[in-house]
Amino acid sequence: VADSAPTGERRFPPGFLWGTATSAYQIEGAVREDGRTPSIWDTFSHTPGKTDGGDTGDTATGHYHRWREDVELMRRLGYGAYRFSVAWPRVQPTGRGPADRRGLDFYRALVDGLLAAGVRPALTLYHWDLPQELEDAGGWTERDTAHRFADYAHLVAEALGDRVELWTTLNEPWCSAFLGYGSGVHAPGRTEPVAALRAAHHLNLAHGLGAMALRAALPGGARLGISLNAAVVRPLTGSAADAEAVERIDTVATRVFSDPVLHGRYPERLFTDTAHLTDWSFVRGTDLTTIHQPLDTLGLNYYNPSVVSAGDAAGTGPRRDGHGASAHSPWAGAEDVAFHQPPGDTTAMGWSVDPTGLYDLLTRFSREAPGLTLTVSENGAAYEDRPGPSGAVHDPERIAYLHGHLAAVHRAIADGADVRGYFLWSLTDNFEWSFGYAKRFGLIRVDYADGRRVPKSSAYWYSRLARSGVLPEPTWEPGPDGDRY
Ligand code: PNW
Repeated sequence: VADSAPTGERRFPPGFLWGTATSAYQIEGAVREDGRTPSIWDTFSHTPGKTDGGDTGDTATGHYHRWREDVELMRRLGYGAYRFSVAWPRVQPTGRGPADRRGLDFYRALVDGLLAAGVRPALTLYHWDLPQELEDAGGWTERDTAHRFADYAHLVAEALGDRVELWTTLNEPWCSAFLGYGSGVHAPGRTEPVAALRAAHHLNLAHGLGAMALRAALPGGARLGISLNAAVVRPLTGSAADAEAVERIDTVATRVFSDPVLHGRYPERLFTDTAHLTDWSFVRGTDLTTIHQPLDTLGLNYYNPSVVSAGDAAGTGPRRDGHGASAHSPWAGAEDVAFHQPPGDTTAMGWSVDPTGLYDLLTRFSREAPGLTLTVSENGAAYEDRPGPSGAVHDPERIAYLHGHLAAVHRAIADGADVRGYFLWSLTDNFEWSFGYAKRFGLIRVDYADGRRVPKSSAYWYSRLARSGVLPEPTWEPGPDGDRY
């Protein structure tokens, strides 16, 4: 991969996967259909004050009924892969026991539709929608939930193992543990630092047990991974205290997951940094061996870097870490770290635009886990898209964001990172968790009044990349008749 061929052309390796990504609760709707029971996100979004505008996933983009249209759009746009998640409460409504056939049938039909459209399916088992019944029994603070996850993984693998090649156990366990049980801005909305640490361990255990269950049930060719939102953390100044602040955040944001998953151990400083909270006696004998399963790829989700310094207790005053408004810190064990807004452009989320963070992340894990392939399992941006008079959406900011980040991926590959695919968040606008529908990450606009889909300019730009494997210039102007496939 030549970084600067004379033409400046950036060509990606042959076979590179060009995908888009979504998750069940953010798109499906149909929350009471075909035996599906409430997940923690149904409960949370229906609790007053938890989401902007009181938005819920009740209808979302209507994907459960319109999935054929979404698959057809991917086919026409030439996107080669699609990362979606399975809703646990559709497949196993109580979180235990036998599968509900209707739930599995939905995903079977979706996967068959994707394959028929020439789109390779990448399945995520857990993108945050824990069956409420399991939360009522303690959720991720309880060890049993990890075993329940392994059973669920087994059911899905038995049903879809013959036709899905890429399997992800968990999406962003950091969000599940620390936003769900620490700062409470995500479901189930608990605000107990010890619960967050217990949840982190049990999610790791779920990954390990789930990976074992998948290996046992999947055919040889299937590939298996986990998606981490490993943090890119930079110090505000060159001081030793700020360097220490970086280490503290890196420990509870990233290494609490990546160390056990990749190396079978917790970082020593995790125990010392959190000693005022817990003695970690919930970690049992062989847990770390269980968590340390061989993987085929490491999924990395990247949006923006953080800038930190020693000082102000996080959780008091306005929060600047971009994780939503809460009086409670998600940073168990790193409460004395301050977050700063980096200079420069931001997206509609207020997240700073900095492609070098993605380069740093890929090269870090390429060095840390040589031999393991990497996948960018999410990257993308929300912007204030404004449809023109014809309804078309021209979104040059999103194209610029994508171009910058894909150039960074290309540079990481040129520098030796074994990156095998890129999944753009997101295929369509969708329910952006506590921010509701106001934040739009889609390549395809969704009109929530009638469910209509309209590909934005960025969708056509990404289409060119997916078809050619060559990064197009970020300049894209709709033709005289508007954008076209
Ligand atoms: C990820 N944070 O979520 C998720 O995997 C997606 O479901 C989501 O829509 C996407 O990124 C965009 O936000 C995150 O607070 C949610 O740092 C919150 C944070 C990060 C990622």
